[in-house]
Amino acid sequence: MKKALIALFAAVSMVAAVSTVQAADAASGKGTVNKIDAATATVNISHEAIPAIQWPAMTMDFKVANKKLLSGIKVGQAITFGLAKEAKTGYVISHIEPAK
Ligand SMILES: [Cu+2]
Repeated sequence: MKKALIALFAAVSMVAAVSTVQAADAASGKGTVNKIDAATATVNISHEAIPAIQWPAMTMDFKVANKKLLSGIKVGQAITFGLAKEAKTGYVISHIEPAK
């Protein structure tokens, strides 16, 4: 149990270290994956409302900050995700993982 917690903490720390390269997450959301397109680094999600950025619930395509983020998810899966705001492209997914 303790080892697992330490491993989890190490993993979270690494993610935090990597994500400091980009701006801090502007918001986080919950949704369901409809489509994954690795070629364009895009994922289509039906997401719940995201009050932090005044978005209603909707279905839309998101760009992911890194194609590797797509390897951890599947079509039909319930997920949680973070959004970072990029100057040129607007909101991109900074992290995405199966909902717990
Ligand atoms: Cu949306």
